[in-house]
Formats: sequence, structure tokens, C-alpha cells
Amino acid sequence: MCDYSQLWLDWKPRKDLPPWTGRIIGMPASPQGKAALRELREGLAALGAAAKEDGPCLRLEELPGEGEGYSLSFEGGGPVLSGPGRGLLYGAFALLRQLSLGESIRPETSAPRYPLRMLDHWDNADGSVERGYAGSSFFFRGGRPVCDARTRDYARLLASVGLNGCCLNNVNVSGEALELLTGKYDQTLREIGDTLEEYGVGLWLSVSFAAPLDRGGLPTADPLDPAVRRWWGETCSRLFRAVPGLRGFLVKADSEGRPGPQTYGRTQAEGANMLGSAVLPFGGRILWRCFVYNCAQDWRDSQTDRARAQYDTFAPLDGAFADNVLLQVKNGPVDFQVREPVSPLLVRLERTKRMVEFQLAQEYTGQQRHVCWLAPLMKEVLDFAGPAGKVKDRADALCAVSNTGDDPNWTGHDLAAANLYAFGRLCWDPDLEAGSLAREWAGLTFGPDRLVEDTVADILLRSREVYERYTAPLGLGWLCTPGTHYGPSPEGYEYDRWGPSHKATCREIGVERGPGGTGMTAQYGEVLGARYGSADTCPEELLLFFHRLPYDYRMKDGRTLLQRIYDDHFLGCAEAEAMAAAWDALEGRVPEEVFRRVRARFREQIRSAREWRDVVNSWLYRLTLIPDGKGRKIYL
Ligand code: GCW
Repeated sequence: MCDYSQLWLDWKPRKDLPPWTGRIIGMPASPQGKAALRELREGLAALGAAAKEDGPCLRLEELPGEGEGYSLSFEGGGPVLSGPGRGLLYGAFALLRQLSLGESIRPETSAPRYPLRMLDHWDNADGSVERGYAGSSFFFRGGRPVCDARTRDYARLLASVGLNGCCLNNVNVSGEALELLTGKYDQTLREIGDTLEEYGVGLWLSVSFAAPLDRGGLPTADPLDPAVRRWWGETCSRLFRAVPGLRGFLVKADSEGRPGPQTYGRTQAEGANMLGSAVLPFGGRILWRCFVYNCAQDWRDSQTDRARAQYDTFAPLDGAFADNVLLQVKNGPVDFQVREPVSPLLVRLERTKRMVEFQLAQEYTGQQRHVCWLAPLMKEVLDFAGPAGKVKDRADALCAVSNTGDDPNWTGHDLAAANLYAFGRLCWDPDLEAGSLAREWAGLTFGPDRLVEDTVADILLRSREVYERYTAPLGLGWLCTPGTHYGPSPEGYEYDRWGPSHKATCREIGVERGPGGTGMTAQYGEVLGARYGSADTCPEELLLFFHRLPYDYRMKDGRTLLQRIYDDHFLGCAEAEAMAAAWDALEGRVPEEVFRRVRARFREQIRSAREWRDVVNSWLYRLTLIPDGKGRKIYL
């Protein structure tokens, strides 16, 4: 018996299956095509299809090539699924999904919007997961990488939502993870790579820019040093041959104390391109993170603005990166807060390949103890229009920090699996609606029950704004406890070297980033810059991200800024309680174990939401001495 769930792949019997589901013909030859056939056989049987010897059938037609698209047509009373092996796999999962949801099967052709759709694991070699909220790593156990049945089940989950890449280890590479490059674990990496590959998922590794120093015995890691270049070349030539599933490296350089080209007076492009040329002969690519900022700030220095840093570093290098280098850009300019504007790099880079990085691991969004469904956030980013078009049309790839671990339900909070699901589906098709994704996930996970589907979808769709209301007002962010990032501590980061600061006094709150302040709004170009640059035109949900304002600033609905913050905290908390009550009403309709687990998490969410409300409201009340206009008790 397996000690973990199959999430949305736990197909539940249906009575209304079409007759062709009892017979499959076609013998795909590629590993992915074979996987498609196996998934269909097992999936249709689980859905309750009775095997038949004749009559209408589902036909698989494998085409040559590495393409990922598929088409479905009808011939003689049954469907023909046709495409290269990888396409068949995605088509197979699409068919199973549609049948499981009771949708009618129609002719279609489908292909993914982005060629690279991946998850980044922050798994450490010792089995811990940085910012992991779902147990330990299932890629590393006992201080080394492992390949077992869970590796394969994970690959199935990724393929079932259309994902095709997975970076195994933390971008903060340390300890035994440095050995992933040295040959010590080539055999296991090969097995992992092959297992993932069977489901069309490419393997990526995070590497340290200082590897030539740390493992190569060289005196430098200078990207222009010939010995350094030779070392990377030789390392790649061994590694890529030993691990055929390897697609390239992910690199966090010059970021939060990690080594990088800056140490040697070289640019980010010189660093990235050196690695690009080392992996090029093997068709490899480099994913170079843009999370570069000064994390040793003096809080008295009002010129340094962390929100500016990534654009200031990378925009001047637009066009300087090699073809096989992609910049990995976090969705917002600071760091995965529940509300941030879109990173200006994503809308302003013209001649550089870029991938958007989301964070499914809920570091700042409730750590998988609070429900916070991120599809609306992802949609908001993807649909955002910059001067040269929408983010979704300009991005070359999407990735997300994974929220999985070895917990039996994979994601700690059962409802957090909806984040993984939605991310995959949006990578395939960013035009999908959040509402239909919520229903899809609920239907696949809990089976056909209208009340469950409505309730779960409603909870998911509201959850992000609810979380936002009782935590971070109006884009301010960063009121969390330093280090752990869980729970409120409004002054926690205030005098801290990491930078984000609200500089609240008894009169005003926020950092001015408009033309009269750090000037960060100009990074968005003329039109957007002007819109963000003035408090009058700035979208209200981002008001305190971009502006420093007095507490009696009038919001559009006539309330003062402070009253709005008080109200949001009360409202968010009440909404969290209402979501928990809605879940309670599902008792007996969802599996008992899941019901209890989610109920327990809701209790913690309510406790924590009240704490957030009381701490943030009391803090502002004590600072301003302005009472709540509605006379509610706001102090602890
Ligand atoms: O938000 C920060 C996290 C770090 C993380 C870093 C990053 C992997 O607190 O834990 O390090 O972002 O994205 O590199």
C-alpha cells in the first residue's frame, strides 16, 4: 500500500462513460507514448470502463518527433488521439480529466503555450526543504539523492498538468549538494532523469557559481578565467553524458550572500554566458536568477530601494545574454508578497529571454496552514500589460517554487494542492479562467458533488484576498516575523539589513517610490510609470507599495487610509471564519481524513488571522492614537 495520495489522479468510477472507453488500440513506441497507453489503460479501468474485445475504441496514433501537442478526432464511433509520444501523454491525461469530470469529448488540437514549464525545488541534500511546509524532501533522503516509486508518481503528477521540467535541489547550494556536480551521484541522477523523462519531465540542477573553487580546487571562479571555463566545460561534458535527462542548470548568483560574477568585477551576463557556453554542446540551458539586491542595507539609508535593485542590475544588460540563457524573474520586484506590482523587468526587457518565477511554497502567504490559492495572483501577473504587450505573451517560460514534500498529501494543506494544479494548467494555457480551474481541481479531487465543488471553489477563489486583508494592507507587505515569515511583527524588518521597510511614524506610512521618492515607478516606462507615480492614479491595492501617505489620506470610497486598514483586518478575519464554517459543512461529503486535516488547518488560520488583525491594528492605533471609526475593540 502506498503511503501517500495520488491527488487529482485518484480517478473515481463514473457510470456515464462512452462505449469506446472499453477498448484501446495502438502501440506507441517512445517511452512517453508507452506511458500514455499505460495511463489510459489504468485510468479508464479506474473510471469504471469495462474491457471489450470489439466495437468502438480509442485509437492511439504516435507521430515521430519531440513535439508536445496532440490532436483528437473521431473516426468510426471512437476517438483517435494522435501526436508524438509527449503529445500522446498530455492528450491521455486530458482525456482522463475530461471523462472524470463528465465533460463531453470533442475533437480538439492542443499544444502548450510555453516550451518550458517547470518546478523548482528548494530541497537540500540533508532532506530538509528551504521554505518547505509539507514535510521533508522526497528527492533527498539520508543525505543523498534517491530515486524510488515516489519519483515516478511525482513525474506522473507533473505530466498530468502539463509540466515538463523539474529542478531537483535548492538554489542555495551547500554541503553535499555540491557533490551533484562531481560524479559522486551520477548513477542516481541518471535514474532520476530517466524516470522523469518517461513522463516528459526534464531534469535540472541548481549549481553554485563558486563550484570551481569549492569542488574544482581552483583559486578562483572568475568567469573569464580560462581554467574556470575549462573546469565547467569538462564537468558538463562528463555530467551531461552520464545523465541524459539533464537539461541544464539553475543559478542563484550574487544574491543573498551567494557567490557570483560580481566578486570578480564581472557582469551578470559575463557570468551567465560563461555557463551558457559550457552547457551549449549538450543542448543545455542556463536559468539565471535575477534576485540580486543589497541585503546588507543600513535602514537610515533612504536612497537604496530594494524594489529597484533587480531592474537596475539587469535592464542595462538587455540583449547581452546568450541564446541559451533565460533570466528567471520573480513575479514581483521584491519577494513573493501576497500583493506586489508586476516586476518591471518582465514588462521592459526587449531582447532577453525570460521566465516568470512564482512561489507555490507559501512562504509569505500562510505557509500551507492558511488557504491562499494563487491562481488569481498568477493570472493577474500573466495578464498584466506593459508597454510591449502582456506578460503572458512576452514570457518564454514559466516556473514556480514547488510546494511539495513527503507528507502523505504532498502539500501539507490539502487545499494547497490546488496551487500546484493551477500552476501546471496555466503553463499549458494561461488563458484558462481561475474559476474553471478551481472547479476542475475540486471535481477531480473530490468527485462529482455539486455542494463540495461549489464550496471548495468559492473558498479557493476568495482565499487570496482574505489573506491579504488580514495581513498586508494595500501592498505594504513585510509585516511578518523576520526569518520564519509566519505571523505578524510589524516592526520586525524595520531596522533590519534586509531592507523592506514601511518607515511608519505617527503621521505617515510607506516608502515613496514615485518621482519625489526613490523613482522606482519610472522603471515601468512612461505610461505605467505615470499611473503608479501618483497616488491619485495608483491602483488602491498597491497604494502603500508605491507611496508614503498620511493616515487621513482619503480613499476612493471616502474612508481614511487608516480606517480602510482597520476595516480590512476585521473583514479578513471574519471571512476566514466564514470559509472555515463553509468547510465544516462538508463533513461526511469528503474523505474523513481530509476533512479533519483541513479543519485543523482552518483552526490555525483563524487563530493566526485574529493575531494578525489585533497586532497590526493595535500597532497602528498606538502609533496614531486614532481610534476605529466603528468603535470596535482594536487593542490586544
Ligand atoms: O524569499 C527568499 C527566501 C529564501 C530564498 C530566497 C530566494 C532560496 O526567504 O529562503 O532562498 O528568497 O528566492 O532565493
